[in-house]
Amino acid sequence: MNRLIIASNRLPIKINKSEKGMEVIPTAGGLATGLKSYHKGNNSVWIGWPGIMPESKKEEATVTSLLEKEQCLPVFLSEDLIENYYDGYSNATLWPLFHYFTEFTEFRDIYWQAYKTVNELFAEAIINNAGEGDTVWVHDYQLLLLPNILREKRPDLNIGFFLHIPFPSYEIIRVLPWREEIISGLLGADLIGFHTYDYARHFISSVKRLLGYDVDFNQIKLENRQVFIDVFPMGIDYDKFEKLALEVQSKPIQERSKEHQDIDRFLLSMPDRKLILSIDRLDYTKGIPERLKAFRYFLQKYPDYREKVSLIMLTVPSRTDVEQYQNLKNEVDVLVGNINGEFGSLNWNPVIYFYRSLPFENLIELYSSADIALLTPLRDGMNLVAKEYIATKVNHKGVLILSEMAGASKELGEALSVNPNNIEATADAIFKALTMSDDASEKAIKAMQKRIKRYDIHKWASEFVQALKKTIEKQSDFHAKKISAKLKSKIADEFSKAKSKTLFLDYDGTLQRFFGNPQAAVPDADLYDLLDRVAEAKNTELVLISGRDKETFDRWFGERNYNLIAEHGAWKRERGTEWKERKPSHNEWKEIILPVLESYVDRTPGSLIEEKTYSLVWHYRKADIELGALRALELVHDVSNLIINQDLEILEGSKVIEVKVSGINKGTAATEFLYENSTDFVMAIGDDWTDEFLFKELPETTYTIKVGTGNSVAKYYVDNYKDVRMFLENLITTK
Ligand code: GDG
Repeated sequence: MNRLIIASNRLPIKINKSEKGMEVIPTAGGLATGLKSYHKGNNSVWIGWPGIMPESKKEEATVTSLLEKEQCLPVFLSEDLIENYYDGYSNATLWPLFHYFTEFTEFRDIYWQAYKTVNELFAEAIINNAGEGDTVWVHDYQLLLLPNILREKRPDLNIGFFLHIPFPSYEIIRVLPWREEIISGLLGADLIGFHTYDYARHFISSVKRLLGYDVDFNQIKLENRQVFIDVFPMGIDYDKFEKLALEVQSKPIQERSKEHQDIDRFLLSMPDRKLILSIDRLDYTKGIPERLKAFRYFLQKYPDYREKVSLIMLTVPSRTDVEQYQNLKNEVDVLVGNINGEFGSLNWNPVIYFYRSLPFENLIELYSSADIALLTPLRDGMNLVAKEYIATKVNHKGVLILSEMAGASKELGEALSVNPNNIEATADAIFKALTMSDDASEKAIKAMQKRIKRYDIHKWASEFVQALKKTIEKQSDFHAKKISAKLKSKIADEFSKAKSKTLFLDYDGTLQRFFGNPQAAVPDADLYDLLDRVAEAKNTELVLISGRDKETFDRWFGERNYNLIAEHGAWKRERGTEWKERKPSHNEWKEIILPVLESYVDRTPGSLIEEKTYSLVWHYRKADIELGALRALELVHDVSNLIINQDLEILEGSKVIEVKVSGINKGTAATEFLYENSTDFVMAIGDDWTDEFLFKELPETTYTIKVGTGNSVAKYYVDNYKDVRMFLENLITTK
């Protein structure tokens, strides 16, 4: 792997402007820590917004050169872009929607335009700095379009993407006016990582439903490549938290910070005093009012704990100029006031409320002093605070109450799990945490510590980078059989020299794209023109060979000078002659199978039956993608039982199941054609399972070409029907 380029909205460093000039301040965020070894060691570069709007070109140059020393590159954004891309599309559209707050989601074209512009600006900065084959790792919801912009402009790059927030269910994502663009934007990546399996599952489901791509386990099959989806639950810098907690605890009381001494005094002022801690940004996703209501209910239901337990709530101001955040702040202020007013006393405040951020050292002190952490987000991608709390419990004393809506709850199974909307259950969980035996809490903490120590931030970053590397190796295996330019000209050369030649071409998916309604796939003028010229090429037999019924083929190509094989080889029409049935048909079986297929149509909206001379076909391309796939499995099972000892077989094509008389397939029909028309150059092109008969049965010297990716016995493959058309054009024009 070559150089690593990291792209995220913000850089891991801040530029502070003061009277003394500009200075660089590193931020100690998890991402920066995790990627440190890649960033510093591998001559990598980090691209992002430096959080400052330079007032002049000179200032811009100063910022750029300061950042360069830290291997960072700025993408400067105007005030207008920040307003519409960052505050707008990122935080007023994607953030609420991806956290299931549809009522707060704003759909504004001006936001979308700015979002596209900024993603383009990031792409430009990356492209200007990326060497051939470099690796780009894109982070988070502000840059969802970036992978595909890069893919289109620089297909040589290896692209990974990680989403730090939840990916919501299809039912949520479908409300977004730009949903297809967003999903396609992400699919530019080779590997897309999520915190949890649920988010990955939701993403895959949206890809299937919105874009119709096939998915094989965690691989999304695009026309010409695959995108891998995987789960990488982000960890923390465990050793750092553990070390600092040990230091904090071993400090003599008089050397402790003022805040720490205050906490000590509070805890020691009365026997049995307990401290419950919560830390989060003041955001509507964090469930802060719900937490306060649960705490109030706890004090009502368990009055013995009054005067004994306080909730210390560190709430970091966030997006303060946005109305929803101001409303939330007011709601929290009122709730805190109410609880303290109702239950407080001269020497006891039930809720100790900080509306500010605290230095990192204080954070560690809070973590290590708190008996319980109460984290109740309504939705949260991961929630690193939960892991940080566990890591600081060096004496193994403490209980974590964690919302089941936080990604972290998947890994922290020993925590007391709550649905934050269930106020009573949350209050009961507080009681349970307070009354838990030391043994039980110690066991739970140790188990969680073991897990998050092993899969820490360094492991997370290296696992992702390794997985990306493997993905790229798999992509190249996948391209092994791709037809090369050199081979194309060799084939064209042989074609022009051969004395007699036969081309077997499938129709749907090979010469024409798929349509929801199969009858809409009428040949276009360009296709007729191309096929006419192929058919007229010297000593050339053009054979269109398809599963289509002969009536459709006759309507489309009856007037043309082509050889036609319809219904998977049941019917043939050599040019200039009439249609012939290759095997006398017997139809009694249809009376048994048809009602079965009809019952599937009834239970699978969007599916339909097509009747052909030798077969019955159940099409489910227009059905719900998952229901269709499920019903297809059931149908194959049901029909297999019915056709035992009958001269019938089942073919599974692309979104079709065909029950047909056996021995009739494209392979036998094509071989028969060759037997009657001896040829020294044979080529067969097809896209689905039914074409595999063709590839298998034609002579070894045949150029067999599959359209699209996937398993095949064909020797080569091309990406799509457009490539087939270009390839044929090249074949007949090469002299
Ligand atoms: C996104 C996703 C996902 C908090 N208050 C103070 C302070 N903090 C630190 C904590 C913790 C971090 O901020 C907050 O953790 P989150 O998990 O909420 O991370 P975000 O980056 O905000 O959010 C989230 C995460 O990405 C990672 O993928 O978990 O779901 O929304 O590290 O310690 N630090 C200091 N003072 C404070 O007052 N110094």
